[in-house]
Amino acid sequence: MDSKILTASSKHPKPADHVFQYGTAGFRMKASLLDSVVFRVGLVAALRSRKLGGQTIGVMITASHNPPEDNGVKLVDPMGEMLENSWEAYSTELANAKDEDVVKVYRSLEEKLKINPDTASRVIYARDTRPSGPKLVQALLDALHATGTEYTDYKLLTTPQLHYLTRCTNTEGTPQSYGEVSEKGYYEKLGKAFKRAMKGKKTVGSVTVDCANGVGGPKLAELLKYIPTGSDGGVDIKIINDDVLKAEVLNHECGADYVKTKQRAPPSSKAGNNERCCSFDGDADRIIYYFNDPEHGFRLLDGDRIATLAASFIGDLAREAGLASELKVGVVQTAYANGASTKYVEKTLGLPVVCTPTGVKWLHHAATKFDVGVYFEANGHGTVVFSQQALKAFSTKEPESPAQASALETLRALADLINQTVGDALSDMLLVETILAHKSWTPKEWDLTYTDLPNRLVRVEVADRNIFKATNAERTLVEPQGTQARLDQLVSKFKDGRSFARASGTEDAVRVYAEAATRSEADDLASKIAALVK
Ligand code: NG1
Ligand code: ZN
Repeated sequence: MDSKILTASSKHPKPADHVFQYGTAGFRMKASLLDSVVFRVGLVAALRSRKLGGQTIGVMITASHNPPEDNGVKLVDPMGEMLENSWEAYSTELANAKDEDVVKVYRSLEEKLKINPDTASRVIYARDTRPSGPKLVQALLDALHATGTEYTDYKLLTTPQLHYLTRCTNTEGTPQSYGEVSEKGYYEKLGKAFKRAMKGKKTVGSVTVDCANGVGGPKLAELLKYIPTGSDGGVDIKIINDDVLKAEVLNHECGADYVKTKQRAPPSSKAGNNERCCSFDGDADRIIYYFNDPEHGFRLLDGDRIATLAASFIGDLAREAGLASELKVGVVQTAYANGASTKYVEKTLGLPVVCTPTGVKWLHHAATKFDVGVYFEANGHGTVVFSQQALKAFSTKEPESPAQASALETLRALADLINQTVGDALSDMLLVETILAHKSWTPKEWDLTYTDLPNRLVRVEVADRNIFKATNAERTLVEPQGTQARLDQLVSKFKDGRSFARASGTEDAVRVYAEAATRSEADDLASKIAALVK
């Protein structure tokens, strides 16, 4: 195998003087720099699969909401979860090895991790619609061939579809089977669950879906063949920004990131006042909703809103089903969640909230500690996870009334509708549509559940972001010394003030978040903290 790896590696030389890092979203950069990285990630996938006794590992090639000329690669663990933390460092080590040391580092990892090279290794992979995808797939294939890894190429998929298929592959034929191992199986599972969850209801009006001109467009069109739409009740979906043939339009003036950061609808949207809209990102693992309110203008219904909506609906169902005392329902957020949403969950819904560092893997992990764990980042990454105990209760509890039976059936349907492996724009959208249909809500009623505190997020370029070290789920700076005390002092002067600063995990910058009672105070606080860390 050594000579095979060496020969293959020579076709994918590492760019000199480049330091790579497996970050919160895997490796991500200009696609032109990524060839050697993808090859080496293929080697890591083979090692990881062998380490886990030949379980299948997923490899996704995507750069999500980033511009078309970027690309990225990340690994998916057998149950569809993000790669285990310690393996991020092994991936980084192999990605940075000198060309002549690739085999040496590969073997040293094998030895250190006690991996039997004779164990089978298996990988499934897919990519988004970026033009650089096929060439990067070739680099991955070279690594899979060199390591004697079995593989399945799923071609174009959304990131959450690949997570789903990874879990299905590893649970096939077991009592924990997560679904049929095919793209069609994904649509069928979601379609059936949506029909059951909707119970013949229909959402008010239509929803305009902006697919960021990414892979979510064709996949949503396919999903629509499996769900009730228009005249059969269900949901009336209007797709916009679904052009995947012009590479340059991907994420351009559209998509979840554009809408969230610019706080406005994509210019291509023709939705009228009070009409529900949502935007996916380029690989369809993020979703945010919004609408135009004739009185108050653009209204964003972000990840915090989706989390509160889901927690309130599922919390009510658990009570109606007579399971409230048995099942622990909770919400997981990051420090970027609006303070008003946290207060709403704790005070109005009466549910616990846990705060974790940024990055879905932390939220996901914390959510699994609840029986029903709802987690979302404010930017629209998130899902709901159910414990084995919850799933068992949904299917075995004897209903004592028709209302209980109905609540239990809705809970079972939701457990199938929600992609529990990772945040999934398609599945999250159907979840929101289901809840709005049950409540007969327009986006206006949803928006009125609580009032966001005015807030500001600022990106601050600093000489060295690595000097900023935070603790307490990134809400408290321990270094540089004294900075937190000065920050606290500034915050104390603002009514309802809250602010924190942390080094970004994906960009060379420090992010400052601030909220306060009024717009001008939030802006003022953010700029004062930005000046403090600069
Ligand atoms: P960083 O750059 O570490 O703030 C950003 C987002 C995260 C998450 C990651 C990975 C904000 C404030 N941060 O992280 O929520 O989405 O990218 O994708 O939106
Ligand atoms: Zn994404």
